[in-house]
Amino acid sequence: MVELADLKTVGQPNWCPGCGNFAIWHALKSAIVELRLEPHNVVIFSGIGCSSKMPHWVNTYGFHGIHGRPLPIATGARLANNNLTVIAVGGDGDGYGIGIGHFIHAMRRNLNITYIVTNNQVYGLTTGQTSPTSDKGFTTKSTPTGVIEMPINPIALAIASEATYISRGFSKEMKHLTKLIVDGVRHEGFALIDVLQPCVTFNRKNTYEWFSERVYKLEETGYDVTNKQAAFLKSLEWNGRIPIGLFYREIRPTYEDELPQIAEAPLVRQRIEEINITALMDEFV
Ligand SMILES: Cc1ncc(C[n+]2csc(CCOP(=O)(O)OP(=O)(O)O)c2C)c(N)n1
Repeated sequence: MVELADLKTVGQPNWCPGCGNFAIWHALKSAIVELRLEPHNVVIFSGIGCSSKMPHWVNTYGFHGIHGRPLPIATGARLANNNLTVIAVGGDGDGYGIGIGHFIHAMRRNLNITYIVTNNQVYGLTTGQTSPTSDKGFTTKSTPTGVIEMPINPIALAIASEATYISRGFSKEMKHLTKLIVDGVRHEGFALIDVLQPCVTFNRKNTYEWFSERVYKLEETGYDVTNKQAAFLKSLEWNGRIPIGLFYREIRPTYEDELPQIAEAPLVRQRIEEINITALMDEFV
């Protein structure tokens, strides 16, 4: 059975001391252990950013892709081998900026992928520019007089995009986050885990303290996770109090369930060399 020590890699994370990514890293590894997943059956995909270095430091299979593209690559892996546990990790700039089209389409397709977005509301790796989730008025080196636009609301966007597991964690709540990841991986379909991840270097507004004063757990309020309208209303709560936990869950066939090509066996197990396409070639080429 896999243990935490099995998931250790030769290198160690080089995130800033106190970075919220450390807790997400621990939560992800703890979830893999709790789920008893064999490392060779897990693939972690990422884009570009501080958080996107995650595959380097978890001893499963991993793929560090290009900025904003973890979901298309993860989609390819799921379709090629739907026996794999596919996890994608990236920042808010990666997923909600350059990758936002992929984010929306992956959700409406209900691919069986767990997507962890480390949402620090700033571009960390490129040293502190505004991101799509930066609060209005937030000052950064690219917006010295304050962000003018309204931020993207990932939870509301996920509800509107037909995602079937929509949750929010907080780096300071590691056990809670581990449970969200465990449940997200167990969920048959697309699971979003948006994580409030303080960037201790470039975001001095949305700090651990700022979140700690506001965050509360949905499950402690008798909240119904199957009510989509209630989930939408909850997704609008931000400045005064900030809900974390599971916002919405729905059981719907996955994209892979509905694909006849992989109903019997994953593509990688199919003997494609025995398929004769001569007739098609004659007709169309
Ligand atoms: C196509 C492309 N555009 C821009 C960049 C520059 N770039 C690298 S990381 C990054 C943003 C990272 O921010 P985020 O996704 O929020 O992740 P974080 O570093 O905060 O974890 C950008 C704009 C790039 N590498 N590739």
